Amino acid sequence: RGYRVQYSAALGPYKGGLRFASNVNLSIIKFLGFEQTFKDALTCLPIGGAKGGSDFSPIGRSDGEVMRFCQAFMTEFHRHIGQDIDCPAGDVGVGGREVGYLYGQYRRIVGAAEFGAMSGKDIKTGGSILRPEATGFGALYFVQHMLQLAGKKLEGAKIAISGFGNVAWGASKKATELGAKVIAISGPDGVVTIPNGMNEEMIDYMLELRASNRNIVAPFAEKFAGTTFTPGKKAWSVKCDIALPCAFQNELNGDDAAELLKNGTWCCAEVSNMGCTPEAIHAFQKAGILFAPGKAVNAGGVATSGLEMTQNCMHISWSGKEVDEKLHFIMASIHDACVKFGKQKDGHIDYVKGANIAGFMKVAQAMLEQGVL
Ligand code: 2IT
Repeated sequence: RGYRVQYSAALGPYKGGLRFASNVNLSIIKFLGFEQTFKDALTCLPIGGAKGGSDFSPIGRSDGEVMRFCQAFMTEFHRHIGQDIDCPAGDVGVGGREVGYLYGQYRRIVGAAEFGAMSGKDIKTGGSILRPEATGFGALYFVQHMLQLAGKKLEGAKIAISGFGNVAWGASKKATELGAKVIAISGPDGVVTIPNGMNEEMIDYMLELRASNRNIVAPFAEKFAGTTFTPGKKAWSVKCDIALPCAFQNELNGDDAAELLKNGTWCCAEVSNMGCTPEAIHAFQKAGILFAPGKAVNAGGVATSGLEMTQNCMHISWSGKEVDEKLHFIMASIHDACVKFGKQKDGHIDYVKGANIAGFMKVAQAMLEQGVL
């Protein structure tokens, strides 16, 4: 069964990813679309909010099966999208391969390249350089700003990351580049601890692990000496300074938060959408550690999708440097907006409140300015 929830077009064409995972249902797509609307507003780009997907899971399927599913999905979906109407992209379970098949079927039906009808495309067919890295890179830029304001340092900090997909990969890559140590990654089967932190070879191997399409992280520990796989455990069982949930909603609960706090974690930034349960968020806020919500931290992904749409409209391709600079600027302005709207009387920044108010104000004002929309 396929879904698309077009939440708000007050700021521009509907925009948001497609998720292919067995647990997808209407309720999940609705909350993701709701969050996406405020996230997209935070980027300050002209994009509205939407989300879609299917309970079809590409895990364990052949390329042929995935292609046929994507084509069947787009055969119905094409009538709801378009470069000025709704521009879907990837999310969990929808990466370059799936976007390629979806976009190919769109072109086949409408008979036009219409690059702006989908983002997350391959670079050869109108995609933006850095889009695969953008969610993870943007998250680390946001964390850098948070830490800087709090007088803390990323260099040498120990980071635990959940997942090993596209987002976890980008976050690991940038965290390592910036001098932090990624000491844990996890999958549905358990957690791998990496006492000396990830190196370049390990980061590259994450892509292989994902491409193997088995959804297990255990082979990572078989490949790299000195790392350990613990079945059935989450990344949050590992002692770390910074926790970065990079997988699914509700992947870090109240018990996990208590364990992290007990182990001295002083920052948690949601890179997945709503990665923390309300209990976990309250525990972090009560303990006074740095906490920021997904709609601010992970907005670099959709922001770079917005930049892809701009390049498509202009029929040009920016260099990696240009895209990275724009991404950096966008993440810095999202951080500024969170500080502006989230600053408490005692000077403490409530990033949850800041992100919600900043996003809401933009959407609400656009609706009022355009009459009843
Ligand atoms: O959650 C998200 O922001 C995404 N899956 C990216 C959406 C997009 O349109 O790039």
